[in-house]
Amino acid sequence: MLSENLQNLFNAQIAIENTASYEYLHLAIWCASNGFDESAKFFFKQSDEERSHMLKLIHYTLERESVVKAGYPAPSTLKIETIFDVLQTFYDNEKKVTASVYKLVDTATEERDYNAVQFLQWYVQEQHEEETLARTLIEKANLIGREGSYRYFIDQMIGKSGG
Ligand code: OFO
Repeated sequence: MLSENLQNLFNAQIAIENTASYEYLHLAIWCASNGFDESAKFFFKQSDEERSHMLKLIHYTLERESVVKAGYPAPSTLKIETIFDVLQTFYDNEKKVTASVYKLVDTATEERDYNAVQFLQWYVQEQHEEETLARTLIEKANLIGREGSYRYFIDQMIGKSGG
């Protein structure tokens, strides 16, 4: 069984992934409604991926005979006006997820719960990949700029990144 402290942190992380899934759905809908069809596909996929992370955490918490409290994400307060806002939201969110993953790893290590430490390794790697992806998308979008047909080229670039 996970310690009470770790149970709380795993539950907080489950809520964070649920919120990320919900917010990326919001980004996908914004993209689809504003002519960024390739970007919409990317964020629908990201939303599914965050949901799969949430499920992975739920299953692990249950396997450790611990309590899972189902939480609902708060209504989105995202203010998205441009595709640059979309990408910045993605990056900021991934940085937040990474910080909370590190807290989980720190706590599991302090408690010498090596089972949890081992389980969490995929998550550290995943966050490295996601942060790198989000940062790279921002850099490329900035290179494309904000003039002429930039909306088309940024949309294509996001779509090709695969997610
Ligand atoms: Fe699941 O938060 Fe990133 O990928």
